[in-house]
Amino acid sequence: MTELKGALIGCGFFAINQMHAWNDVRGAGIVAICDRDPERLKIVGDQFGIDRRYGDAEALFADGGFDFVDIATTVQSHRFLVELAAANKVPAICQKPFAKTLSDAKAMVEACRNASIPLMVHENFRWQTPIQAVRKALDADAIGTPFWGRFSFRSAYDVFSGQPYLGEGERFIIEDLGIHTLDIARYILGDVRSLTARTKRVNPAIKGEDVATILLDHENGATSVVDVSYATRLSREPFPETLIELDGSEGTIRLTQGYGLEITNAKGTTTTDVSPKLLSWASRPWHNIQESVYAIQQHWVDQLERGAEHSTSGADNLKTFALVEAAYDSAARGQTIDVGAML
Ligand code: NAD
Ligand code: 89V
Repeated sequence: MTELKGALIGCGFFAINQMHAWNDVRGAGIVAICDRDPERLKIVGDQFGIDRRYGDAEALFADGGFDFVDIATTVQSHRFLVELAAANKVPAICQKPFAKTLSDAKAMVEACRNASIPLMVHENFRWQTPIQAVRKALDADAIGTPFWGRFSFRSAYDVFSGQPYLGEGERFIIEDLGIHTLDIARYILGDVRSLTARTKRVNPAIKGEDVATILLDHENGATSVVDVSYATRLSREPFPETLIELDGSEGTIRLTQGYGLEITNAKGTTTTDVSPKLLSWASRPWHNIQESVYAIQQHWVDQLERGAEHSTSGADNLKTFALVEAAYDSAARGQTIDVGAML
């Protein structure tokens, strides 16, 4: 099989995971990197042995010589870089949050559609081993038709030391973390008709909200709660686990702290360990996220080979991104938001 050549733009905190994962992915490798910060460019270039280094994305595209681009910058540059990829007809992966606004996100999807290039959002949480295990249990009809769910991420982990920008924006937990949890809710219980949200800021040292509680009405009639917090001190810190509760017509599923999957139905209760693998370059507690980075990047290559749509394509991610915007809108206005009308 021919190895696809990739270029990575944005050599910051999280890109290290993406670079490690590209080394492991079958069928692709990174041949060029770009960062406007020369120090980051040197650190990542030296660590991963990449000689083609650029301080400017336009110069990178002008030189070409790669089959796809992996955009790992923060959100401010996503629209510009995705549209640059589209202008150069280069398939693109873009980190979450996909865009600053839903209208930007729609324009980015449209630009890639017009250029006939695949676009995938690096929305990796649905690729975590425990989340995949819940999906598989539902697909195997373990609990019949789910009618209620809870998707919960509550923690006091210091995310600000690795990602200081998270404390500086007007928006924090829904845009950064809740976006993953909302995507999991969609992946497990389907698309959302309407949404009601409440937010709070507990940590006085940051600008945005660090607690959100969101009620979702799914199109299939199920109801779920997405609750996220970075202000929750617990006896055992669960970061970065998403805990899930699902009630169905024939039973229940509980994804519990410590990666236990408990399924109860007419046959009784089974408990399975669905822990993520600790990849050679990974470290606890991040290994759950790190394994999902590898999984989504392998999915990128596999679907390109098949010529098939990606699970978290740009078009798919519009439906997750709309939930983020709807949540902020609902919290600001104290009203339920019609999500379908936004798309
Ligand atoms: P970071 O600030 O550490 O790194 C971003 C890098 O991009 C910086 O080195 C910066 O110089 C560079 N950059 C920015 N604009 C550029 C441009 N126009 N051209 C070239 N280089 C540019 O940020 P980070 O913490 O690595 O986060 C990056 C993205 O990854 C964010 O969108 C964040 O939300 C996301 N993220 C995702 C996950 C996940 O699990 N999916 C986890 C953490 C962060
Ligand atoms: O996945 C993320 O986007 C990260 C973290 C899990 C730390 O919130 O910012």
